[in-house]
Amino acid sequence: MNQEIQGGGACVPCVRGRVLLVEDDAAVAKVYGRILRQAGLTVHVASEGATALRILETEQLDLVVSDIAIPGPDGIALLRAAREQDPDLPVMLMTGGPDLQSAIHAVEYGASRYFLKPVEPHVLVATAKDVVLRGRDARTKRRAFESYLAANRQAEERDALEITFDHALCGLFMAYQPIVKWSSREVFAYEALVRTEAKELRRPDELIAVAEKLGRLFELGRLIRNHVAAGMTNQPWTVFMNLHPRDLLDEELYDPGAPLSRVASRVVLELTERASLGSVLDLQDRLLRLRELGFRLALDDLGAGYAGLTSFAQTRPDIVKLDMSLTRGVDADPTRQRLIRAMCGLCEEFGMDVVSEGVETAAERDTLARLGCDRMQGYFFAKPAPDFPVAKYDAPLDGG
Ligand code: G
Ligand code: MN
Repeated sequence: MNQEIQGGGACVPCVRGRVLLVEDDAAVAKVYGRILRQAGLTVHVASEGATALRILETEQLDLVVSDIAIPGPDGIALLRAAREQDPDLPVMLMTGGPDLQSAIHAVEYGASRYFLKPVEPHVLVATAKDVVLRGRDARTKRRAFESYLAANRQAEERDALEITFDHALCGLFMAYQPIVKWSSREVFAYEALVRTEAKELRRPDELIAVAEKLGRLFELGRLIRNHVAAGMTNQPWTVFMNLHPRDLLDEELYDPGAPLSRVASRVVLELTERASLGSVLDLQDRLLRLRELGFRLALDDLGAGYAGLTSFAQTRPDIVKLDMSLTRGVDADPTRQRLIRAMCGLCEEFGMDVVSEGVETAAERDTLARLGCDRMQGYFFAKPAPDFPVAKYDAPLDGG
């Protein structure tokens, strides 16, 4: 380490730092200021308490050297202010008239030194450098300790979240909502929607967000697929299910021996742009592998602002699901009516089926049917429920 020999022969490492020197005796301030500057320190001088407090607030300091008896707030007040602002900022106090009370305060508020004036120059410099180094050391240790505590807290929070997520997986079940073919008053398929009994993660989007955060998306995806496969045994339905785009990267999805693959011909995988499909580099290849296993593909939420026409072209789906934002109030909205009519025409040209989601009223239902959208899903027919709920149509077939 770079060393300097000071006046008294003391060997002190070279230290750079910023010092606030508070002294009302101009001659003394001048001498001490010069000594400290010569030692390599940057010195701010104040001759009274109010100025000293302002400098304390505005400057980044490594040390305060203050006379106790100064005009305005005194050296003890300055010490207290320094402590409140920065527990590691060293403060050296000097006094020409030592008294027990100020000495007690100096100890109480953690002064680094309590000097009787006059202070020898070499003692002043050596002590200043020493306490600056100790102050820095204390600051470094405090920061390290604080980041250790923060990391510890984060680890604890993560552990708690893992437990919450484990509970959610234990309580996982699927709710099914019918998708109807209105013209024949028939259920044409069900959409399987993930649910959990764990109250902390009731909302599926929260469940998925936590899985993403914990890096447990594949685990969630696999569990959902196994639930769906299990739910399809002993019943004849075609089942639509949502696939997180990241699930496309899980090799288990393509395993012909996986439970869901065994019933692939009755499964429609719904893809959405909610998390970008663009991040799946070999998307075409993966979609082809799914089709070869017998899965059909649907594009979910078209019109929601997530799935655009790009994903329409990218996925070339067998089925397009129009988002419920297009359905809502469609009976009273000519623009939406034209959009839906055009989409239905386009999909027909491509040989794709269209499902309108979120049908809640008879008026929406009738308008969609008139526009050429015969397949529908929504609370109007049935809410999602665990046991493949029966759809209610509320209008008989002519002659039926
Ligand atoms: O993104 P996706 O289309 O898979 O979302 C389906 C969600 O929409 C489910 O959570 C389901 O409960 C909800 N849902 C289904 N039908 C209706 C409906 O008619 N109205 C409303 N507001 N929500 C619905
Ligand atoms: Mn869906």
